[in-house]
Amino acid sequence: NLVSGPEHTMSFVTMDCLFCRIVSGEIPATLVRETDTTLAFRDIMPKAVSHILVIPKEHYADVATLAQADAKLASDVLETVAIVAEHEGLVADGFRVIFNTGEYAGQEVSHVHAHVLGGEPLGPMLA
Ligand code: DGP
Repeated sequence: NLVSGPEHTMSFVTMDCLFCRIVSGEIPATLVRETDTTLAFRDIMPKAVSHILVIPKEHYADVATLAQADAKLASDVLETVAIVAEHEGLVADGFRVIFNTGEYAGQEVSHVHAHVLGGEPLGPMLA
């Protein structure tokens, strides 16, 4: 299947990818924000009062791969993180952004996603 985007960034992805299926609308999600290149939606198993996932629409396995392949898109993801945090009212008290990357970090979905966590004290580290 083909995920649409600017022609030069079109990429083939397997629809085995859960988050590609959310991007395509095949699987529903509670959307918080959508831009041309990114999507933000609520985590299905929230670990904080506010727990939002921010992804690029285009498929990249993890943040390291994305950052090296497309710095602009990585920055789009961070911009959406910032705007979502602001809209959720997380900025004044603070919030946490986590990119689990690979097996040791327990990354379960191989489509890069920022966890944005806040709305309450989060305790030391980890989502
Ligand atoms: P990670 O372990 O970093 O790969 O986090 C994956 C997150 O994705 C985890 O917090 C739960 C969330 N998640 C898994 N399946 C779904 C889903 O179908 N919808 C939504 N909204 N979130 C999901």
